[in-house]
Amino acid sequence: MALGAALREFSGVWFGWSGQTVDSYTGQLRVERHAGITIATVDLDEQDRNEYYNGYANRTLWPLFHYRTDLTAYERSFDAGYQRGNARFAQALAPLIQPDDFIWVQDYHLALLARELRALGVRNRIGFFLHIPWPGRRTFTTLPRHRELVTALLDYDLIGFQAEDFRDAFADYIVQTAKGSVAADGSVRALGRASRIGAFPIGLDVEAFEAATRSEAAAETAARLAASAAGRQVILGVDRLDYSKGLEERFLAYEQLLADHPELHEKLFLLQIATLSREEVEAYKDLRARLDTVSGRINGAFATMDWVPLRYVNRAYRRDELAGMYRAAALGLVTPLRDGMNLVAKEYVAAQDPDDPGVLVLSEFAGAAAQLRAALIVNPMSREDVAEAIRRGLAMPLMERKSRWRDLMAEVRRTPVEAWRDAFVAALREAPAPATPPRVAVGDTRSTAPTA
Ligand code: GDG
Repeated sequence: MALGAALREFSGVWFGWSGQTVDSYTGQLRVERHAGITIATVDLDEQDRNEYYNGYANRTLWPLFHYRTDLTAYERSFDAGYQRGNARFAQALAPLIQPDDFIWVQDYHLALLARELRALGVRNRIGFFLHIPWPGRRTFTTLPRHRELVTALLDYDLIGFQAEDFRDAFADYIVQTAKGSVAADGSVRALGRASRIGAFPIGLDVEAFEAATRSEAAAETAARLAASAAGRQVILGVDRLDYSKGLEERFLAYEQLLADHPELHEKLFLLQIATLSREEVEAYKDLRARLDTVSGRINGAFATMDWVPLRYVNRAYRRDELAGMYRAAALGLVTPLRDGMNLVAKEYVAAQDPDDPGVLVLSEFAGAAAQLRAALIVNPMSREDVAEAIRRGLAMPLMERKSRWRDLMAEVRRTPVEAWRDAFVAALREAPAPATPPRVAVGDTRSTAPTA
């Protein structure tokens, strides 16, 4: 969604993995047009899927950057897979690059792409945007060869983060560990390289989302949910089924609320949409099993003949249907343990009825908490904190709900996706031009050389 806005504005080419795997890697590009955008994709092989995508990207970097060192795989083969994946993408992409193109690289799967493109002689400006948190220095340095990863990142002309916190954590590494420098304008000098860093909080395509909220499908979904609620207040969670989203902790907080407040029984229910994600990764299977257990326990303990306190749903919904659910919910429960931004929080706000808005309960560890200060901010680790915020939110008088919502909506409108795109592109334009000679550094420890 977010990149769609950038690509339409600049008639860009989207390049990435097709999501398909083949028996042996060919590097063959497939180019299609879709809704006015050129899309170029390449297939990977099974080893890439295991070592690169499910491996280093989703079993090493994702958990580590979300502070889950207990779930982080530090495996040499994944490391090699990540190098190979990035090198393959660079080789497939390089022939498409025109001399005056800007290259915008998205997210943690592609930290080495600039280094690989530079090694192939690409001199264009290249920016990197990280959608997820950048962890604190002592957590990040548990990554073997963390220095190599940061050195490769500094081959980008611009490194963007979702929040100032994450930018500052990166700067802390540069100064304390890499013994480099970070200037007030975000210029970085370290490890023999120069780059620039900045915070660029992502936002919604507000107009498109408001249109979805006004759609017939949204109205129908909202009406259906309200009818099935039969006067009970709806608490809504919408998340990918991911351990960073704090689903288990959320269920336990809700269980605590029901245990402590029998007067609330039958007056509310929690609808949790948890779309399945990364099902090939063991930690996700384990989490799913635990959520099945806790949700079953809650319903077993508290449900009555005609009341199910927790509706736990693993299927995905259309965007306009989700908009309808947000609107019908009296409370949006967004309690990730760590999150780069969290767009669900912003979507929940944008979908509300200005005359009778719901209440947003938001984790202090979501990037969005730096902006959405008028939400009820909670520590997602504390059952008491979350349970109390739910209780307070559901009882909040209309005047306070309206005043908080007005502040929240003003924030959502202040930083729409277009502002994110424009700020990142402007910063990339202003970044100093890339250094000239290709830099395959002496002492470069790559274990996999780019294949010819
Ligand atoms: C990453 C970072 C950062 C969810 N269920 C369905 C569905 N969704 C949509 C939501 C929302 C999006 O998925 C989820 O976005 P989030 O930002 O909440 O979370 P991540 O997926 O973890 O995203 C995160 C984000 O990138 C953006 O930079 O904020 O920190 O982790 O838009 O509405 N959409 C549809 N059906 C569903 O069932 N159609």
